[in-house]
Amino acid sequence: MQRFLLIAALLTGCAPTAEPDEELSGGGTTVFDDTAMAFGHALRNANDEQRAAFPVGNSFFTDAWVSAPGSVETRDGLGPVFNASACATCHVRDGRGRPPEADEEMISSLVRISIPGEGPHGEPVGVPGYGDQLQPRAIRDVPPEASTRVTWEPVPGAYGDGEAYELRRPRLTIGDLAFGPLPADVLTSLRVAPPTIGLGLLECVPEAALAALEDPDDADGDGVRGRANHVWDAASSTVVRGRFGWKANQPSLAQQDRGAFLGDMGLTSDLFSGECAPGQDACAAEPSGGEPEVSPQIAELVDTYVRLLAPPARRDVEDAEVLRGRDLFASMGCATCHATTLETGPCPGFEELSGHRIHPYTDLLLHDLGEGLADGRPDFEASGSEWRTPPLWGLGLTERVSGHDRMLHDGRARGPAEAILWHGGEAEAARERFRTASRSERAALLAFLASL
Ligand code: HEC
Ligand code: HEC
Ligand SMILES: [Ca+2]
Ligand SMILES: [Ca+2]
Repeated sequence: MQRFLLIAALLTGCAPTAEPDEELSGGGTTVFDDTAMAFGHALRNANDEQRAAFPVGNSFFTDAWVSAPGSVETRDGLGPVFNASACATCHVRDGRGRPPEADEEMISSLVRISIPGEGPHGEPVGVPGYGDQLQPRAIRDVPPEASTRVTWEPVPGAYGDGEAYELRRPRLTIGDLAFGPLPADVLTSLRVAPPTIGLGLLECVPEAALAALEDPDDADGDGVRGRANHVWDAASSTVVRGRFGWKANQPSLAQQDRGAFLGDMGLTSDLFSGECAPGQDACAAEPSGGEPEVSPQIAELVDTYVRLLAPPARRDVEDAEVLRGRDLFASMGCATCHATTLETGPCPGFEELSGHRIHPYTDLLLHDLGEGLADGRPDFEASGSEWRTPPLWGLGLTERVSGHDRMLHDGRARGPAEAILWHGGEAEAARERFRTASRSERAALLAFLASL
């Protein structure tokens, strides 16, 4: 009988089908590669000049920087304290990082720290002696700030049909503190490196399109709010909309990249200086790798590289189970935050990013996801339990590209099902629809996520 209905549906055209552009996650910029290198391509429509700049930017993103003075002057200045010696150490193959297992060192994730309060521009206040991030590595003769480790605590649960699962929560241990104990009220936030695809497109979505998705007071009564973060833009000395980072605490790729050069690698740029927290004398006594260490030209090449990284096409978009999962993604309320379709606006100086209909599955807004995921560390206007909806394009290639399946801001989830089960707060109703769905509906939703 069921088969008969299915055939009848196919004959009468009632079976769900994919939209004509559904597989093109990045519109006309979309690239077609589902291998481990899927995230490493320039926009399909990149021009010749961009294609020439791309590998050069890539080398400054991927190759290790060295301590000053180095034999290659353009690549020295690492540290004195740092988290990693290359962007790609964390953004592995332009994909995501992961937190350490209990017996490992922290490599592709980092720990932000602050004390309660706000700085003059609304930013988190650094910890005296340490600043706003812990650097567990240093060049020779300089003490690293601390060691950062994670242990894992099991969190049991069950699906609506009784099937048991076990989530796990990270417990951070900070040891070997080189400059005295951290204050008792220190706020910490463990964050993994997110994938770096499609960010140029997201930078180019007009402010008005994002503002239209905001619902700060839940006027439509669906339990989901969504609001912008407003953050300090160092280049213009103004407060603007935040778009990047797990709490949307960075306004632009240019500032995000220079922030990473300084905070993660100890490299000064035209925007940021001060690699050593005040009072770290051995750090301050080390030679500089130039003023600034990353020249404006090299910083711009890295910006261009990141802007050009294209989202990969989806796979299996006509598969019946994927189509069913797509419809469940909408009916369970996932798409309220993980917005399916946005359009990029005019993108001055980067026409190739302009005017695309894209499927990033994000609204770039902050949502309160509840106590379970809270880090308790405010970041500009984002509260301790608010996070930016992360884009889901490329999600299904995570394991292939990054060699693991860790998800969420601190990488606690092992795969998408655990990521969904951690959703609370504004996303609690959506999570409950997933948790209480039948086994076959859950499988269909996960098949859809695997096709992204
Ligand atoms: C030690 C690991 C590490 C290194 C090294 C690193 N990053 Fe990141 N990156 C992160 C983390 C963690 C975040 C999220 C930051 C946050 O939420 O505050 C991030 C965020 C980003 C984002 C924003 C992504 C998004 O979806 O919003 C970009 C772009 C980026 N990094 C580029 C770079 C560049 C360029 C470099 C090298 C100059 C670099 N990163 C070096 C860990 C790293
Ligand atoms: C209220 C807004 C909201 C709703 C509704 C929502 N999400 Fe999310 N989602 C988020 C936010 C915010 C995060 C990041 C949370 C974090 O990192 O701690 C996230 C993270 C994720 C991640 C991990 C992504 C990554 O890169 O690590 C997946 C997968 C995901 N959501 C899928 C879903 C699915 C499937 C549904 C529907 C069942 C759903 N979400 C409903 C806001 C939402
Ligand atoms: Ca520090
Ligand atoms: Ca330096």
